[in-house]
Amino acid sequence: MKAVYSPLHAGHAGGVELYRGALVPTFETPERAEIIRAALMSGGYTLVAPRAIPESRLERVHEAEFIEFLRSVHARWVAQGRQGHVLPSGFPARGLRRDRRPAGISGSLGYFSFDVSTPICAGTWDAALAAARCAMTAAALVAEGERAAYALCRPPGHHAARSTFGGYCYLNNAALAAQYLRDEGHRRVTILDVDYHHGNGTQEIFWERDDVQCISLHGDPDTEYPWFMGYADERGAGLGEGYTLNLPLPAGTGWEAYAAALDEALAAIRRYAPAALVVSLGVDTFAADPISAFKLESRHYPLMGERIAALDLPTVLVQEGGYAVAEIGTNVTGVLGAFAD
Ligand code: SP5
Ligand code: ZN
Repeated sequence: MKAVYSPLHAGHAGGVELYRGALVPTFETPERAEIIRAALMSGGYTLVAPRAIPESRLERVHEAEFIEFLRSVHARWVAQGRQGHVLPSGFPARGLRRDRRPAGISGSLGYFSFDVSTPICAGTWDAALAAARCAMTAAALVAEGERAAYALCRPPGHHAARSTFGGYCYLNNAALAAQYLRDEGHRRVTILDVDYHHGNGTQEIFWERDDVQCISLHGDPDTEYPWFMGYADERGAGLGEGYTLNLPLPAGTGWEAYAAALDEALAAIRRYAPAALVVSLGVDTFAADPISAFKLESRHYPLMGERIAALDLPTVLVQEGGYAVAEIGTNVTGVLGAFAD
């Protein structure tokens, strides 16, 4: 199986996030991708570079003004003499206006983001663009007839909405892959999100559409990030009503309960009968993950892979989260093994 990788991810590094009242180094690090890359190389995967897909293709999913903001915000920050990584400090919450974007940098940052875990440094845009190209390249490979392809995306993407970044995510790699498959003629596409956190960005992007089914298994947002989306009563709207499925699970969920929920998701996918599948592959469901609370073990990832592969659909696997760095390569290739040639 081909795995799409770009070294540009490494330029996105060194940021801090607000975690339980303290600024700490982000859990999302370059080491994550390098450990996955090493596991792919020793596992016999073929690493390929992303194609130079035109940046205009990002506008299939994201607003042009948002893209331009992400591209230029670090330079603006530096030009104003500010130090360190770009981080927002205030948001248009309930009771405040959200219908206009303030001209200044801090107001614009709050307008376009939703948390303080998602820093922007000099290399962030190039890394995010490369990750988006990795995802779209994997989609292109599948559109050209590969049974499956893996995109080693870093930064991840599933929290990024049409015009909002957050949750370590800037551009929604999985949404871009799904839209790419749609644009290449696959009539219906499913996105199955197995990251520990709800894929709020993906859900928002396809909320009113019936041509992309969005299914997410995740920690119950009543206690888990991103807190304000991912509840079971969210099912899509308008044309998209019934095409979003959320399966929130309690802290402490182990393989048995997880597998039952996964089977429910797979049954919904079979009913939808898509032409292709995109998997938002986060492995932060792992028991030792430092910011998550499920109890999956490394031996469960091959089982997860087998169940998903049994759908027998052309499949793009897109890297999302996973912060137990030592085991991240084993857990990711554990899932991928079920798709290998
Ligand atoms: C792509 C991805 O996995 N993004 C996750 C971003 C999570 N950032 C905030 C984490 C807050 C964790 N709260 C601790 C709860 C412990 N059970
Ligand atoms: Zn996650």
